[in-house]
Amino acid sequence: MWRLAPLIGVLAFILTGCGDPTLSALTPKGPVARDQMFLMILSLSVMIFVFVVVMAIYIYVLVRYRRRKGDNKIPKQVEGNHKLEILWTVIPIILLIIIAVPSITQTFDQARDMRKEKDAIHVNVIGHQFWWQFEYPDLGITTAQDLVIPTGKYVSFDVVSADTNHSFWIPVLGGKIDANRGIHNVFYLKSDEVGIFKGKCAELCGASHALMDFKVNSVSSAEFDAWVNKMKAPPAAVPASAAKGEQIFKDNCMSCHATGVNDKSFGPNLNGFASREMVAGILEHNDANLKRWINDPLAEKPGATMPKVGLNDDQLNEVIKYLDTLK
Ligand code: HEC
Ligand SMILES: [Cu+2]
Repeated sequence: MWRLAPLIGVLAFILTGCGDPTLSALTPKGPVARDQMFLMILSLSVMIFVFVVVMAIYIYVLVRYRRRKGDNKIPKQVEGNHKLEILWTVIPIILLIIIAVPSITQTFDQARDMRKEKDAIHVNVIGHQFWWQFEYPDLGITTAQDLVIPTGKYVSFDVVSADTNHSFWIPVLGGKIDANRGIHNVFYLKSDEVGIFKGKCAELCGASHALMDFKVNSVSSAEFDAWVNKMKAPPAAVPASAAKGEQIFKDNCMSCHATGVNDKSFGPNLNGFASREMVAGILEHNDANLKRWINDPLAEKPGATMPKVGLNDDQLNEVIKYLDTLK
């Protein structure tokens, strides 16, 4: 056993590196996640308390009443003890009540349907193999991969899937919710910190399930309004240097990618794409990675539904110049 200690030590050390603070339920950035973490800590404390007390009594009894040398008497046989029976029925009931009261209150509180709440931001989330579509029905905006939300406001989500089962999860803001086809699951979250958080699909959904990432951009109210206005503004005139790329886009990509403010398309709506944090949710956003993605999406995301279009190097560079104008 002791020979394993260094191994366990090294593993523990490596595992401490797994805590990405933007992807951890243990670093809550909003009230829902904080309440849920409180429940985790509460039930864990009760469990540790029970474990320690039971183990202490157990070890005490083992030592105190062990069979001693030369002692061959049968000990006194005890059957039933009212005091003890009541004690060990009542204590667990009290402990369970301590866990149950906040758990039940929170369960009902977090199940509140905020879809009609005027003060909340409403977002329809649609999970696709292997990307996320975000629609803001009140604002008339459709976007993908980057969820932009204002800090300090409740965000009401209506979550569904376009194909197989997914699960929508932003660990720092709260627990996950299933994204199933034909079933609208509703919940709400709130962020009270400005920052960029990571989101994940939490339901095995196919070859690139592990790559079904998205970003949550939690911004100030003023920044959120500016974002909405920018998204809704009529597209700026395409500069002459990107005209060739625009034509390539129209010929090869437009069948799957809308760029209009609220247009739905088979693939992600690319309105505002140039400002997105990532390419396809997984590659850092720069021209080199964009080129890698468009050149061979399946090499980056096995099973993705964007095909290799087969542009040559020159065409790739031109189309990227155009994509960079979609601010
Ligand atoms: C058959 C439909 C289809 C065609 C044609 C297509 N795409 Fe896509 N595209 C998709 C889908 C679906 C995704 C999402 C893939 C994923 O992330 O799983 C996507 C993702 C992207 C993304 C990442 C978007 C984001 O929000 O990160 C970019 C950029 C992109 N496509 C550019 C292009 C360009 C440029 C072309 C033309 C050369 C093109 N696509 C042609 C379907 C298509
Ligand atoms: Cu998924």
